[in-house]
Amino acid sequence: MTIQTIATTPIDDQKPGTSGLRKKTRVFMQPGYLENYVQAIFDGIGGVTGKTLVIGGDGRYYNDSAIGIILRMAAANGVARCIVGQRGLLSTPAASNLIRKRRADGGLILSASHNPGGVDEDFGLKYNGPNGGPATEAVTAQIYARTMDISSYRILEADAVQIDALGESHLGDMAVEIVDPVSDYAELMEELFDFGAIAGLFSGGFRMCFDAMHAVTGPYAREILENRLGAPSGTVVNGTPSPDFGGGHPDPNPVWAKALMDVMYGPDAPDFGAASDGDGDRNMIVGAHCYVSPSDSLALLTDLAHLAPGYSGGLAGVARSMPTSAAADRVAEAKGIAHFETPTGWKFFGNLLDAGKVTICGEESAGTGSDHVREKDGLWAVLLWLNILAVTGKSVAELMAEHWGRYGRNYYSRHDYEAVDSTVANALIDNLRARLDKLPGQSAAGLTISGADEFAYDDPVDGSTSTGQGIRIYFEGGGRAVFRLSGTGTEGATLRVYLERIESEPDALAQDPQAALASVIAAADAVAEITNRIGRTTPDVIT
Ligand code: VG1
Ligand code: CO
Repeated sequence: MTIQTIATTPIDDQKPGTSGLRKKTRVFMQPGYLENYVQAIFDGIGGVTGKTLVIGGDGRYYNDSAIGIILRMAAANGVARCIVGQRGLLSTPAASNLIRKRRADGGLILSASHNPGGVDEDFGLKYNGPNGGPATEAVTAQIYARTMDISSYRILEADAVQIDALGESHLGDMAVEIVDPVSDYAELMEELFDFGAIAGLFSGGFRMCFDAMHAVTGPYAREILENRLGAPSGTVVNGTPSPDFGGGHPDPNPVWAKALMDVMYGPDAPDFGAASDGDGDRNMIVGAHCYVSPSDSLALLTDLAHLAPGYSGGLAGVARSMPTSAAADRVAEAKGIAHFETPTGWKFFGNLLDAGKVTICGEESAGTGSDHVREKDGLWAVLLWLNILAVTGKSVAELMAEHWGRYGRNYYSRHDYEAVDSTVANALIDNLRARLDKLPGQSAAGLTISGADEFAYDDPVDGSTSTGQGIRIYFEGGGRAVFRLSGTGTEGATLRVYLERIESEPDALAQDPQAALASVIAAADAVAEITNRIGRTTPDVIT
């Protein structure tokens, strides 16, 4: 077997500051394209000689071919051992767990998360570091720098190594270890949660519907919910990973998981519903006739996590991304624990978790997780909810009503405008930024603006600063609108508008969020000139 060194040239495709690369699958399939980025990662992290890497993906189209290329490149670059999920599958949280458990030097996760899959859809690749979490901003910057001055990549000329059967083989001098993608993760869940109590729920007739959305969590959910916890077979639906996720978007929100929402709001609704995304790191929680917004879910879990054995000692603190509602902050304040506000993206939680400053983290985009791994973890959130339901004996709707009664309610919604012309989207943000100083005191659709700024984050652990993390507009009366552009889309720009209003009047706690937010929605449109600039009157996705 010979090692080939193949000339290549810089490709300016990775957005600086974002973890990993997401592109159309056909872009990744161009000769040498994936190879170019993999070599940039290997070089950007300071070489991989003698290292151990964990490799797996969400099973989307091109997953196994890409793993074949990555393995031949890892061997050519001197990697000592690759630990690969059987058939190329590993959910993002399971990969994070394996990196930590096996003390690997890092991992490569093949996923474009919630983006659709297929030859004409999206593919992605991200690097996670030795703590099991997304590459830090500093490492991401090194990888980006390498994409701009790369001149060659190394690959072993060899037949594809089989990844379908468990066991160990060799590729050149490198060991290739194929592991069960589920068992280590399921073991970790058994350590954190009271499986006996949850099994008791199911044996008592509690009914659940888990929609795996044809993505990677199917095998995990079947093993944990149906095999280990005794939920009836059929509790997990769409549980076989498919290369195009059954033609849908594996994005667990009321829009893309509408089939589950219909079941949960139907006449014979089960007690509990949940869904997760392409790579298994996000979750949607819905009770019978009761959707729980991710921001509220984070607040409730912060309040009641101590009911599960893994968190019985209480929480060190909680962190949320800036656009996430402040509901969790109020729980933290009431409990006297620390709370932190970080930029969007899980990588910012890593330092806080590593330093022991927080135990639980979450984002409005349906990512929730804890210090058990260094990624958000969809099934973890589902199991923590189940543990709380089992211990309290209450329904989701009862728990939420009690929560809002105690802490008040942060009405919350995100409006996404997708595939917007990038020039138009950037101009909208630039225009807001240029007016920030003048906005306070002005009126927008009847609301008075009380403050405006652009979020920047000083990491309390490593001292680094991240700027340009979203424009915030505050309104008198407790409303807030946040504007930022997505870093994960693959077509044009996606404008995300995050809307929030706090309510503590008991009579007003059970409104529809869109109605409760109407004044903030109108003010956000007026201040940012969304309709005028984008030429659309309604968002593409409302969550
Ligand atoms: C989105 C979400 C963000 C999340 C990120 C990655 O980013 O808003 O909260 O961390 O996806 O999640 P953006 O830049 O498009 O808003 V995942 O499940 O795609 O790994
Ligand atoms: Co994801």
